[in-house]
Amino acid sequence: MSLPGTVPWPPEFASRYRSEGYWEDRPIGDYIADAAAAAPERVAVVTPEVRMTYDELMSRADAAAARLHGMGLRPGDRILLQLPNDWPFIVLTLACFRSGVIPVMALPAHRLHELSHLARMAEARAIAVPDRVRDFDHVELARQVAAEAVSVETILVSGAAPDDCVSLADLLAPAAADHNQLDHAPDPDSPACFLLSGGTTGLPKLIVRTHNDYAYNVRATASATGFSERTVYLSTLPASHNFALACPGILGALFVGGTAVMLPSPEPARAFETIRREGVTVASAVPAVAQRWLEHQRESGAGPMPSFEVLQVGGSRMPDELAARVRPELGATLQQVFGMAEGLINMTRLDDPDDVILTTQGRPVSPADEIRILDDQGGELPDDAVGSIVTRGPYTPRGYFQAKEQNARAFLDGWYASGDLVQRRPDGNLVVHGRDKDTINRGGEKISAEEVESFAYRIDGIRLAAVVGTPDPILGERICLCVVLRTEVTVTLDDVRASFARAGLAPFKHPEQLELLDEMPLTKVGKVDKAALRTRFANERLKSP
Ligand code: J2J
Repeated sequence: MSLPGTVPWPPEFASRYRSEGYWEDRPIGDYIADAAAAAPERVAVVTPEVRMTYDELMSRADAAAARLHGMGLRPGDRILLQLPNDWPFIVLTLACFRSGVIPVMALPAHRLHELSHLARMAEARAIAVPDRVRDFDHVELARQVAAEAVSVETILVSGAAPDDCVSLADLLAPAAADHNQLDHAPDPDSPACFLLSGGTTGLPKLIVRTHNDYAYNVRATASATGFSERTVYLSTLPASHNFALACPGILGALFVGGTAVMLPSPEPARAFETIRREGVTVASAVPAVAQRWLEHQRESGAGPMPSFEVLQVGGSRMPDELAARVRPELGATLQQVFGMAEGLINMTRLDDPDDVILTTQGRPVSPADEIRILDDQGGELPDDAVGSIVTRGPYTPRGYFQAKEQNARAFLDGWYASGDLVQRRPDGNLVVHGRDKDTINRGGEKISAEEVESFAYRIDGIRLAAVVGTPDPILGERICLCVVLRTEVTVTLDDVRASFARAGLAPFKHPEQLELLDEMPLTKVGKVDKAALRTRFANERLKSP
């Protein structure tokens, strides 16, 4: 069975991945059910308020899977999931995996613009949100999404659920005595979840991950990170990110019978207190968070965290100076991760020499991952040359969901072109040198320049707009909006940010730097010269806020 709009692997690849044991033809939920059967009383999930055993996790997830079915949600139907790092995220995701309903992994920071786009694109039948996060009313947001996306029939709410919504507390409750078990399991070749692409085009695309490929993604990364039943993994990045979810992340911990600990934010004091209290062995972070943690450790002088063995860092390039501080200051082995929600994951290995761990972004986790480094003409480059990376393999899908046009650009004869400029050393390790895609990597969060530009053009008075990333000491890059104004108008950064907020764009995409130009620099072929803009504004001080 294949869902319309998805691109399967060609049969010869599929049968090879099967016969070589990468695809085990088991739904993702089965791996976790096995871990639960082996040690039902072991703690599977820890949040600030909850400790949940494997037994309880499976009981809740299976009961929820049956209730989803009872609500009319069938295998292949989609739920847009916007839940913070807390146990309902895990239980609902697992319930979806058990029932074949597909969770679409939105971010807590997404707003009306992103969510309604995702709901429409995925034709989601339901949306799951928290009631409030700080002052923000997610139920109201979900109602607006439902009004804009006709497919959305049901709003599931974690926390206080109003009458027009379904309570997740009820949906995810443990099985009652008369509980019905689902009598079907999802097809392992069917989609397990949709992840979001960082996207170079105006709007994010949906990445279809099947049970077979995603389960292998989890197993391969869990093996490269040395996960075992004594692993206690801490997730402070949003759990809907591929890194925190499955590389090896929360699913990795649950596949091997370990414990997944979740915090809603990477705030260092709380993260460190949690690492000590729960005996966390592995945590993952983007470089900006790793830097905050290192600063905190220096400033607080809080002393060692004996359980802490591995800090995984990825999402954007970690500066070598920062990498060198991890072991001496945090006492943990650094694992660099160069990954993508589209598939390919590279990792340094825990026993690699320092030279590899501190200065490279590692190598593929699977022997079946294929990589080529190409020049501008598409010719293959030798080792050590820097070029564009393309890849294919058993957990790198062959196309986005319902996206023929983008697929033609991003997938070259089945090879995914990530837009990263990479050097492969003779020892096989990769070094990321930059990218040739028009995105901004803001603290690991990918932002399409085109999308931000399209919102700038909605502002009265802006005649031309170009968005570039400029260096930021913490985030790596920040969003710099360069504009040419119509004569006799002024526009301030505050005006821009207020306009973006009104338009319902997620706050992390709002420009942080505004540059007013008399004219837009152009390249010889008449395109905006973004390289010139980047250089020119790289050293501008952060204006406001
Ligand atoms: C430089 N750039 C990097 C790195 C990702 C693990 C880790 C990260 C992601 C992720 C992920 C980088 N150095 N170490 O899904 O499972 C940039 C590249 C890449 C893009 C993918 C995972 N690690 N990047 O970041 O889908 O540009 O996945 O193509 O969000 O992040 O972004 P995303």
